[in-house]
Amino acid sequence: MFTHALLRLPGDNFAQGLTQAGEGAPDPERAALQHQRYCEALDNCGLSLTILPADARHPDGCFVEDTALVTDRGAIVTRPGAPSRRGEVDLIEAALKGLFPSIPRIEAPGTVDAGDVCEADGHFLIGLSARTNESGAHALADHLDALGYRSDIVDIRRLPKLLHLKTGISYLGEGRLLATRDLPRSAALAAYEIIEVPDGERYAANALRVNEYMLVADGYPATRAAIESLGFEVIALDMSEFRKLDGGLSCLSLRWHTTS
Ligand code: CIR
Repeated sequence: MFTHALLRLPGDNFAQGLTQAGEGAPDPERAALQHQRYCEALDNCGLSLTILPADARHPDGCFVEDTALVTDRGAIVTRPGAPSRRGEVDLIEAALKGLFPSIPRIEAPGTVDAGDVCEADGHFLIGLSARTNESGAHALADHLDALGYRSDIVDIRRLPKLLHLKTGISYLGEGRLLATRDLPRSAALAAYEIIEVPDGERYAANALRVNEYMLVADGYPATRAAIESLGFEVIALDMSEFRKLDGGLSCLSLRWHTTS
């Protein structure tokens, strides 16, 4: 159950963000509109939103998910794998400081993009990727252990189509994972029921459960039908501009639960 979300607006510099999608440059104005719809969706799901202004120095700054891991028991600031994104963490740390008493950081030589971290009811799957290295993954596992959480590492380095673990996997709740077909069925996933995303709909594997709703990318009918058949109320959002920068639904917010 989430009560809060932290987001950052995409800026005029959005089209300079990192990409390997090869789908052309995104339109910053369209991205701003799609971001607005995303914020409205989270608001409709009952979350209280903190929306930070655009970061003029970091075109990828709206992908806040990568800069911190926020859990119900505490937050950890990451050290993103892409050097151009390292400076994003300072502003996010400042925004989280008043909310979480002490916030450890991933230190060099470790790197972690929290888009590589999938939480499944207190069990954290940590992807080893081109962005998250072994030193960072182990440091993160130690921080999670200190918070009383279990974690496992899932190696996706042989899957260049997956920028992050959560590019290919989403936790739906109640022991179910939505996943691309090529995601390694490692021992860490053995306890979960896997709902496969068809190869033609790979982008839809990044879906976002927010309380009783599922946010899904618009335009992926088979995945949407599979999620609806599980009984979720689906909110479909146009993600075309974020997709051009390899970003998905989860990337655009940090979400957590608080009783205060
Ligand atoms: C990047 O390459 O870092 C950004 N253009 C996209 C980050 C997407 N974040 C995510 O999947 N968590």
